[in-house]
Amino acid sequence: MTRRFVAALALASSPLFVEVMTPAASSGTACATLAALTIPNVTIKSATAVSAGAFTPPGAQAAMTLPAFCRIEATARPTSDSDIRFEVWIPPIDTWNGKFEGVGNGGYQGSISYAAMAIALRRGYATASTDTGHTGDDMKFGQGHPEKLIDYGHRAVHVMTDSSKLIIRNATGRFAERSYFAGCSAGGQQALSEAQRYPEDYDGIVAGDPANNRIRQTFGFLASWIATHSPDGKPIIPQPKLALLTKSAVDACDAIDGLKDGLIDDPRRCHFDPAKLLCKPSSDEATCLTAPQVEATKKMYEGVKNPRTGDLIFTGWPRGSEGFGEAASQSWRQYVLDPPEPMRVGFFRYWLFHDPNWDYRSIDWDRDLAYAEQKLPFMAAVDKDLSPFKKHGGKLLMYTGWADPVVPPQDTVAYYDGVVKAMGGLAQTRDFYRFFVAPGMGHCTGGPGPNQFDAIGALELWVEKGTAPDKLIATHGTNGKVDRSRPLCMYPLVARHKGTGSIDEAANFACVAEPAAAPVRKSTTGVQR
Ligand SMILES: [Ca+2]
Repeated sequence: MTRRFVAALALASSPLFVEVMTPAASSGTACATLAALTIPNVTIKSATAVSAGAFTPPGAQAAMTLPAFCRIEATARPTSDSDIRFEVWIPPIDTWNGKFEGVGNGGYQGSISYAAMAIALRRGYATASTDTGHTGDDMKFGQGHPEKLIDYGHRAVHVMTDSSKLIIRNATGRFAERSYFAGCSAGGQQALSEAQRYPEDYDGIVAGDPANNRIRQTFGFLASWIATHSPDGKPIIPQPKLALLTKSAVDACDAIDGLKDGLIDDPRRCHFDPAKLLCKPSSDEATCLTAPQVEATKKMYEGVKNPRTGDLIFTGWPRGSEGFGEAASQSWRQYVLDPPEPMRVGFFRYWLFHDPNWDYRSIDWDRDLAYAEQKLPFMAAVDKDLSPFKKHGGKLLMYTGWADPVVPPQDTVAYYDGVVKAMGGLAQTRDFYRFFVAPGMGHCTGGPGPNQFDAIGALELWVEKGTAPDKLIATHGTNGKVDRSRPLCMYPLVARHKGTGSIDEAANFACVAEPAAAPVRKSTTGVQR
């Protein structure tokens, strides 16, 4: 018997506990009985009633404050090589909202997403998360383990989903009325993968800044690293120059949308040329770029092309994403400039070429890409035909930041445009799949633009009440205080100021179609509308 279970039983004698935790899995005893549950290929390791209060997840430094729940730790082995750990947290029956929310992961991080589970649990959801079948961020886990790669690619989330639904059924006496999935970054890939591969799993899915074009994105990281590092492996663009680039790009492009608000509304319309910052001969001042820095920046914007066909392999990163904040994650540093080797080089070494010494400068952009897409198709989630998910009645809400320095938003836009084409038009797509782009938002959150919004709340209204979201109201905060709100409009609509009232109030904006050839109004002073 664990210490927590003892604590739960001790608490059970208090009137307050009885009031909060009554039937089914809410009682310590009923929760514990779930340990005897037998689901094929699933081993329940523990089932523990956790009382309300402080809970410190495994490996965490700090405790989180949670309502009471039944915590199930389990492992799924759909193949003999699989080792998919997952947890299911179930609220007491009388505080359960009757719904299930699966939550996604970040990067290649093989760990359970406790923070995301906590958010779902506090909203009354039964929730689940998986470590995707391996531990940690090191990509060596896939070497010689092809089934573990498939688990990471898409199977772990599906198996977690199936098993969790059954565990919840056994714990509460009924299946969840609705099932949702929410994830950002790798979690956004998992979200799109679920809609594409397992259309029956969820009724509603939130896909944020999705890293769904994973194979090509890995080629993009490789190309960007090579373009921005000298032959001895030193980064060409120092941190202060990243901030200079973002400031210069914003100065050049802020007014294109007619509103000087410190934000590039749509970086696709911004053609700021870093050569404008070229230093005078033989100087390297803080306010200018050397010729190699200019060249490296241009390549970051341009992306990587197939040298044989000229086709784009992977888009570049948007103007405005260079360095908008102090943190490495708010700039090109974390995924491109700071790593001593190309980010995710293990993808090539351990998964593709099975050569730990593979030299990344030997890449063949044509044949190696073709080989990767043929060998590891399960690593990407790029199927544009979402008919099965639509037929299931599923609703998909996708968002991204126009200043994302990790997953370039142009690639996310290209995927959505591709789905629109495959589904027969914008109207046929908006029926079940809507996309919201946040100007000035970074990767999943943060940035100079409004970046806090309730995606799952909007999705619930859509799935449960049939109220489809035309916009999401987002806020921006400084030191915990909201200083601006804006609508994030349903793509391809854009937010435009109505002409009166504060530019920091969402109510003063309307979502409108951008004229195809919108006049570019340049201003040097004040607010332009
Ligand atoms: Ca602007």
